[in-house]
Amino acid sequence: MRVSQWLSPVGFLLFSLFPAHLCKICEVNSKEKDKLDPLINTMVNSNEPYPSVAPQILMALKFVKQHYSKAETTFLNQVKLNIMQCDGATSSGQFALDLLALTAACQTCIIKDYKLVKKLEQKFQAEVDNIDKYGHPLTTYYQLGLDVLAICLLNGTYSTSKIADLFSVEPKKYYYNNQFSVDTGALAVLALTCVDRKNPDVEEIRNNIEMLVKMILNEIKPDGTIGNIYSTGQAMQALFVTSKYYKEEDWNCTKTLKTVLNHIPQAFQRPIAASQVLPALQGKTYLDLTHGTCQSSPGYLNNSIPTITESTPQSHQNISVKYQVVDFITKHFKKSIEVSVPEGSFFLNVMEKAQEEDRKAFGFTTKSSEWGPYVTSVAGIEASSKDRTYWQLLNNDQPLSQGVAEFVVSKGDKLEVRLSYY
Ligand code: B12
Ligand SMILES: *[C@@H]1O[C@H](CO)[C@@H](O)[C@H](O)[C@H]1NC(C)=O
Ligand SMILES: *[C@@H]1O[C@H](CO)[C@@H](O)[C@H](O)[C@H]1NC(C)=O
Ligand SMILES: *[C@@H]1O[C@H](CO)[C@@H](O)[C@H](O)[C@H]1NC(C)=O
Repeated sequence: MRVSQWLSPVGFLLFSLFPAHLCKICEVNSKEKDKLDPLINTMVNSNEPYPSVAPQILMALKFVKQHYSKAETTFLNQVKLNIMQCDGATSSGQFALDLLALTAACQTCIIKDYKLVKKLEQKFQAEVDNIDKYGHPLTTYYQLGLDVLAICLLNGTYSTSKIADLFSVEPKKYYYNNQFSVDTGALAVLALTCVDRKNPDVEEIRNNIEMLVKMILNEIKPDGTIGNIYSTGQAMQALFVTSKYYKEEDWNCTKTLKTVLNHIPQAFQRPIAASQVLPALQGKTYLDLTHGTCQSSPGYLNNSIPTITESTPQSHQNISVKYQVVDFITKHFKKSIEVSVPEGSFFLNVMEKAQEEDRKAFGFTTKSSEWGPYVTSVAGIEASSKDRTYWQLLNNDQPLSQGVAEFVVSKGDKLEVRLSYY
């Protein structure tokens, strides 16, 4: 553990008052540093065309000591392309990520010359207008977190009282189907903390941070995971910058770190997953993106690339699982089936098997994304971001923390796809 080198004058004042735990940070020690290599390799060797991956990889690489010039150039070009192709259809969060990546890559001139912060402010305003009109943003509160984080770090204009209102703790903002979204809460904490550091006396901002930190601490599992393994990195970032809001014994950072390291590489084989977890493992947060030097030197990469074992069942012994499709919104459709698949099969394989048996009831479509295939329709029923519906994945009535191409099924599972609101 160490205390962050970065302290604002206010931070310094608080630091003198509470020397025990301001910016409590734990990070991999030098002996364990090579445990991060698989993550770095996954990112650097990624050639995924998805627009939201490139900026997040650039942000994560900012904190890696070695430089990977070739990869960094490739991802930077992708980010520039994102920005050039940016139009009304580009989501605010995507645009915010692109700006954060430019910042990480020391391209602040581009941001100034093209007045990109103004443009982000407009996209953010459109989200806020949508909330005023319809009660929900155009996208999600996760993206609003990215927006405010970027606007704040890049010295854009905003009203602190409006930001405080925007991120006030209400279920509809932070919950999906009664489950607290740790990722969403963590992004809000980072955004609010940035605002708090620049405008130190706004009580409502601090109250929000305090409540969100409590909710995040509430999601710490016995093994140290916060939420699930994919939200843990972002939750760690949130807890690093808010240690004055909780007690030392409320969070064993070392335990969390250890558990995350134990999940490398299996859980983080996708570049997007690797990029989201890496900053925290090095004791860094997105608030550090504007710090540090802006010079690069060539780097080398000596490790082999881990491969994703996607949709390739390993064994030939069959297991039987239940699978059902439920339209939870109209309640007019419910269909179940029991199928037999090879041991080690993925959720997706079960859906395919069911589809073979009854195309009308179990036919489905997916759209590929940085997180793998996203289920878009089942039984001819299309989920729609306009109506804010999605096909939720469950097993034994519990929502899954992985997509259909990653969740491995076990004997006797009761799988379900459920059309729900978000
Ligand atoms: C908001 C959100 C959602 C929203 C998306 C709504 C929307 N149209 O914007 C909803 C509620 C629909 C959703 C659904 C699911 N999600 Co989600 N989601 C998020 C969250 C919090 C933010 C995503 C975002 O806005 N990114 C920023 C924008 C700029 O990037 P983007 O590329 O445009 O984002 C798109 C994708 O992320 C996609 N998406 C969102 N979730 C998922 C999940 C999968 C498996 C896929 C393939 C795509 C996908 O929707 C976004 C908008 O188009 C992330 C958290 C995170 N750490 O990233 C989790 C996250 C990506 N989701 C996750 C999961 C598990 C799911 C579900 C499988 C949950 C479930 N049990 O059903 C389902 C997907 C089911 C399916 N149909 O295939 C996991 C993925 C982990 C993994 N290894 O795959 C994450 C990391 C959260 C977590 N910690 O568990 N999600
Ligand atoms: C934002 O303002 C601060 C304080 O005035 C300054 O130190 C910092 O360099 C600015 N950052 C950017 C990205 O303009
Ligand atoms: C924190 O967790 C580590 C690793 O699991 C354990 O060794 C240590 O004793 C814990 N510390 C406290 C204060 O509980
Ligand atoms: C990687 O390879 C380069 C060039 O072959 C070498 O100079 C460097 O020391 C190696 N790095 C590590 C960490 O082994």
